[in-house]
Amino acid sequence: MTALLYAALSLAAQAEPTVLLADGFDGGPGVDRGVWETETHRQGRGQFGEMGEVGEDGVLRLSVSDDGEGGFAQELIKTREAYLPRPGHTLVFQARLRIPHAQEGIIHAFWMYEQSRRDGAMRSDEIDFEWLTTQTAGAKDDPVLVSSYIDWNVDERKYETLRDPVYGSHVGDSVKSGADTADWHIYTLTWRQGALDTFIEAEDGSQRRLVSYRGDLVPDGEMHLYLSSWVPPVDWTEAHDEDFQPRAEGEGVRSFPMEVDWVRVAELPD
Ligand SMILES: [Ca+2]
Repeated sequence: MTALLYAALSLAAQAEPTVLLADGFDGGPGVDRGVWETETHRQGRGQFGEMGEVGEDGVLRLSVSDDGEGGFAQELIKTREAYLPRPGHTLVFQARLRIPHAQEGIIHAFWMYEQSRRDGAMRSDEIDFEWLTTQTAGAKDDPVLVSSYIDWNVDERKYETLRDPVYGSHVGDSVKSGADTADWHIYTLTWRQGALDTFIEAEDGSQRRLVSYRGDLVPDGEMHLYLSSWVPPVDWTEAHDEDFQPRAEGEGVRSFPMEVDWVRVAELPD
C-alpha cells in the first residue's frame, strides 16, 4: 500500500503514512460494525437499510436489488469516523472496486458527506466518485462523475453555483476514466486544505489523474466516508433508465452489486 500511495501522490519517499482505516472485508460474513454504520432513508427510487454482503472471497457487495415487494432495496456503508485534513497533512482515501453487471439505471458511489444546519439552511459538504450505469454498462472507456459540494443548500438545490449565499457551491465533472469499470481498479481521492485530487489505477499499475479542484472548490468541513448503490430519481435524466423497474412480489429477486475488495484511509505529512 505504501508504494501505491507514494506513486499516486508523487510524494517524497521519506513521508511516512499513518493508516487511519484499512478494511479488506476479509472477516465476514458482515462488515465490521465498529467501523461502519448505515442509513435507513429513501433516496431516489429506493430504500436504504442494509450494509451489503461480505463473501468468502473477501469482497463486499453493495447492491441494488428487488425488495420482493415491488420496490428497490439499496445498500450503503458509512464510516463512524469523520475526517478532516489537518494543516500540513493530506488525507488519502482509496478503494479497490469494480462494477461487474450491465444493468442500466443504477448509481454506484465512493464518496464523502456531512450535513448540518448552518448559515440559515441545512447545508452539506460532499466529494463524489459516481458511476452511472446508463453510461458504463457495456462500455469500455467509462466516464466517472467527480463532484464537490461546499456548504450546499440541501433544501434549495441548485447545481453549478459558486459561493452563492442561498445555494452554496457545486461543481461536477464527468471524465472518461480510460477504463472499464467492470475490471478491478483502485480509485484514490486525496484531500488537503484547499486541494482535492482524484486518480484511477489499473491492475497493471498504470495511473491517471481524473479531476483536481483547488481553493474554494474544495470542502473544508469534516466528512464521513461512504460507499453505496442506489437507483437515481426519474428527473436525473443522465442516470435514469425507464426500463429499469422493480419486479413485483413473486417474480424473483435480482441483485446488481458494486464489488469492493478493500478500503483504506491514510494521512500523509506534506
Ligand atoms: Ca478483500
